Amino acid sequence: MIWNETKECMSRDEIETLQSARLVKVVNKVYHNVEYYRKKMQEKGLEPGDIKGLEDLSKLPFTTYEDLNKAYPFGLAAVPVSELVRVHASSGTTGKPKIGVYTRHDIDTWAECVARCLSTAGITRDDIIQIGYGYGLFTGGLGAHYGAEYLGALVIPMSTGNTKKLIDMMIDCKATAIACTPSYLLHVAEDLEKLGLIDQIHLKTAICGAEPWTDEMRDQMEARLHIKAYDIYGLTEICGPGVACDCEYHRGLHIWEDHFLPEIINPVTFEQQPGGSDGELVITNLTKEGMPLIRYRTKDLTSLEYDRCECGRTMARIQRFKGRSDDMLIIRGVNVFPSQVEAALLTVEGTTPHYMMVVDRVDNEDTLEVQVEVAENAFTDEVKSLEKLSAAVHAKLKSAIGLNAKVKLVEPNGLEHFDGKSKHVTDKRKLYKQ
Ligand code: DLL
Repeated sequence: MIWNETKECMSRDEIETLQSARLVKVVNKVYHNVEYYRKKMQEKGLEPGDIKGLEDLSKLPFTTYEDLNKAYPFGLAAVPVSELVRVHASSGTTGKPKIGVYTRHDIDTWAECVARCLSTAGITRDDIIQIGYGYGLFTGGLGAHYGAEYLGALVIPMSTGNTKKLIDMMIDCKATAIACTPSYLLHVAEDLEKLGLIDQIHLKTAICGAEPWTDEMRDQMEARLHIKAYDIYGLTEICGPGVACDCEYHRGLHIWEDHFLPEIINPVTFEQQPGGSDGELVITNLTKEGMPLIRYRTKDLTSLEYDRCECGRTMARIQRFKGRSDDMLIIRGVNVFPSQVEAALLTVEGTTPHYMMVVDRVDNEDTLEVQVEVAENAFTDEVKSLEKLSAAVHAKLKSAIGLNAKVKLVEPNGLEHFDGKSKHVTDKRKLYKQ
């Protein structure tokens, strides 16, 4: 089923005409309402009249995380706070969280985009859907929740953290769909198998995202749970989940181009790349009122395909992600930057700035071990003192990145020291297909 056929199946000409008109409108809006953007445009000698349509897109400045950080929290808002109804956030590098703000209308548009994704995955108002993304500042829970309600499905707002309850409710309520991270779904599959409950579930569809995953993971979850699994993409700054989703043909994720204008750029030269070429995904919000971003550099590496999909949709398709152009890791669905770990370690007396993050996936669950060298003056063979130090590091990390990391204290000079650019991450998960 196609949720919004007039939009999802427009001809390329129609899409581009609509995008041009919306681009002109949003550029005018930010120029007149957001001092930060006005200055950025003025620095490039640009006035809103210079942007007449898509052909002028490359003249516009990019927006980056650093811009969000400088303008934190509401400096990029294009409407007064009185018109805003919601804030979401996810972690940034060393600075402040990445923030998105929404007007009432934005919440509706977002819900419509998520509803489109769910119906692209074959979910309808007859489905009973468990939302297993976290509710709160993270966009996953509330984003999927509002979208599923918009579609008219029956929503079970599980959030994260209680798999036993999720399984009980899945069976008791005969849930037919689930929205959660792919690694969590595999974890749920494992628990269901251990409990011998696989044949008691009624699940047909999963809509997974918020972290990279592979076709092999899809095959595994489909075979183990007897379901169809779909990929959903989004990011807090642009709106959250619902930017793009794949259909039954799995030829890439349809991006809702009437709301999100995608480009691929070379992350080194910043030049626009033609369809089919690899590079960094850049997105312009065409319809957001609260905080429309112009040419936002997502740091996600991929390519775009523009030919009509067998499902009938004409919207461009984001291909499997190949990595990121920054060092952000996604561990158990949480965005983590090595710089956050480093900053936390620096606050613990008795440790040094020499550390290594080892990320792995064991029984379908991400694990994080932080190895850190103990300072010469704190090194001792007294077990109690080392345990105390380890607990202090664990607590700091937990409050900085929100994850329980395994802490491994290493003797002074026990880790490799680098002359050039130091390496702080060993990721054994092989999440991206190169
Ligand atoms: O992860 C929003 C979301 C929630 C998407 C639920 C899908 C489902 P952030 O926390 O801001 O927002 O993280 C955004 O996560 O730039 C990608 O690097 C990564 N990401 C999100 N979805 C996918 C996906 C949410 N399907 C960052 N495949 C993005 C690969 C993904 N990476």
